[in-house]
Amino acid sequence: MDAIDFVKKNTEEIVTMDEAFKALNNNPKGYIGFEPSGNPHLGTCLLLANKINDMVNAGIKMTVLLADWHAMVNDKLNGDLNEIRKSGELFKRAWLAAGLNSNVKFVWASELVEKSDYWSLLLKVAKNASLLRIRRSLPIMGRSEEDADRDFSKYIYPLMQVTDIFYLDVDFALGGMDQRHAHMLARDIAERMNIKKPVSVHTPLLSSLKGSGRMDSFKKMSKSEPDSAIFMTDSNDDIKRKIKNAYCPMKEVNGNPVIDILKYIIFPYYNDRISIKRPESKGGPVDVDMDSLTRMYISGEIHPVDLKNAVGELLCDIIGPVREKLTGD
Ligand code: TYR
Repeated sequence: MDAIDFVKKNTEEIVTMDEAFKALNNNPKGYIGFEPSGNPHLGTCLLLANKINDMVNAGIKMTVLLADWHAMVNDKLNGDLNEIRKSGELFKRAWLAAGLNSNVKFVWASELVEKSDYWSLLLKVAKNASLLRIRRSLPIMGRSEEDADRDFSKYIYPLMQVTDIFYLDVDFALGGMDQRHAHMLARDIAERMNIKKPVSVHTPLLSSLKGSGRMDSFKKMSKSEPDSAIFMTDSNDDIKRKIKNAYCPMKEVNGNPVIDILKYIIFPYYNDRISIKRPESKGGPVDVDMDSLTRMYISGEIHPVDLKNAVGELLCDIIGPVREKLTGD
């Protein structure tokens, strides 16, 4: 695969492709920021580790910013920096156990904010941002304008996120689709400041196992709703039960969380080929890649029950070693 194909793999959008091509030729650096809190799940652990590895395979020097200060501003873990750091350490272990490339660098936000030039840069960023844009970008922290009006620090968060991008001097900013406001803001401000614009690479969000709802009320896999997500510490029984109860409409691949798990987690892990057992009467076992699976699922040749059985077992195989490293079980 070419470098650009690794960058493109399993993304929803890249802004822009031309800039991505150019940046790839120039010893590129990239980053993803992450607010540590709660238990690592399929989205925050495996999907993220896979995508960071794709970027490394494209020749990009990747940094994970453990955004402890951002998590504090966002009231995660009651804003307790010690608890947030513990969670950050847990995520670090989980990603490495899940196969994150060992060349990926980790930086804590608290290390960046110790430097005075971080804050002078933040002021320059603020000079080039309007209140309206900052208000509009609050979804990057899952917050509404009322939240920020009550607690002004929440208006500083988007400025910090943009400052992170410039301070780390990255060519590529990676994040879920929910981070696009921050990246578009960074690109506009970079233009006004006459500095490098980050190429933005956005991944889809994994939807809740219970179904994602309509587009305007998308429900993501969430640590606060245990049955919506599969955690790295779930037992094999939990994993199989959650998959068995998951929303998985027959012949429908769009908005189907079980199909998404195959695409973003299972196929990358098994080098794009898996086997699905079916009863002899339904044609017996089949070997599939993502394309053939999609086709056969839509035509009804693969039934949701057989799909779920395969996904449950394969997920147990993927999560087992991660769980063992995290909990010793
Ligand atoms: N806003 C991101 C989130 O909520 C976390 C983040 C923090 C991303 C700082 C980048 C950054 O520089 O997931």
